[in-house]
Amino acid sequence: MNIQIIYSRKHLLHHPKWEIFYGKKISHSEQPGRIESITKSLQQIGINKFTTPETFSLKEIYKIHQKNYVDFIKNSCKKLKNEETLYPSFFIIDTYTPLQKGTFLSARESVNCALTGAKLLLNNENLVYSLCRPPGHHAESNKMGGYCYFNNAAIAAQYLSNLGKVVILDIDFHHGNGTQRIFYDRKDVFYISIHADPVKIFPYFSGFLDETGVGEGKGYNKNFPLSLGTGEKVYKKTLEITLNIVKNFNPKFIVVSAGFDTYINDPIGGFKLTIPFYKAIGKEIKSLNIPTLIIQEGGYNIKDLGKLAVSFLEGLAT
Ligand code: SP5
Ligand code: ZN
Repeated sequence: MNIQIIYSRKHLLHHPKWEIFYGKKISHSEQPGRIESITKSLQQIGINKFTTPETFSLKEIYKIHQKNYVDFIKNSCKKLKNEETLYPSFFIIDTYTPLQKGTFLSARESVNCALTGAKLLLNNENLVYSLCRPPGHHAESNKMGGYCYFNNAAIAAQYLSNLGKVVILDIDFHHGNGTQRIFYDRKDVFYISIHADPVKIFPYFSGFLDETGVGEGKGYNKNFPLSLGTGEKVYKKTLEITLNIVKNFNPKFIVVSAGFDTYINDPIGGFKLTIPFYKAIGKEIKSLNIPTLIIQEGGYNIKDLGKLAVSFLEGLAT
């Protein structure tokens, strides 16, 4: 399989215990085992060589996030003791996204994974998979949320956009409110998302059909909210519509915000996609024949996550 995988062990420094859901502490879905499930399955199909990310300047993060927001995360984490957790009351959109001592380092390394992948595309690589954790697409310029701290896909897309137009195709179950907002007034980075209807599902306030961009960016943001219970037939049709939009836009690069929480057995999702269907999604994206950076977003069925990723890559790379 002709694909580069970017992986760092530093994601292990972030291991949130609880999220607060309707006033109750429940166990946190976004666990280190997610990425370990993927690396294990990759090894089982003979992919043993993972690239360790290089360290990029914080300036790359400041291009997308406000410095006072980045400083807030950095300083809050530094003050925390080993097993302490902070649920911030500002710079945040929900009660699901706690800080721990290792969160800053982990989130920064997640950005490094994304940027290392982007740099490889600039060096003529065609397909790279960055095993980003924590995820990123809910993070706004000055807000964390939805388990996300820094917007990995947005930072990578910004980096790539110096060389040409970029499409961010977001196939996570949830709408990427952060990515949408960051590029809402731009026409050189087109955000397209297929996700669960925000009337029912997080992030609730963003991801509706009529959000199409503003100013220069008008027409360069497209949302495809789908009902809970959506199955493969409707999903495939929707994907084909989005890929036609991509073709017409003719970008130099595609960044895929890849969440596997659209899986039928995902513990927090609500679509009905099966393991082999991810191969079909991969094939469709591959048929565009455009250099592609895959950024890991959500997906919470730890047992099957590796199988989902492998199925997706089989479609993309073979
Ligand atoms: C990156 C990503 O996929 N973030 C998703 C954040 C959505 N969190 C919503 C909170 C869901 C609470 N879990 C309820 C579990 C009930 N068993
Ligand atoms: Zn998600």
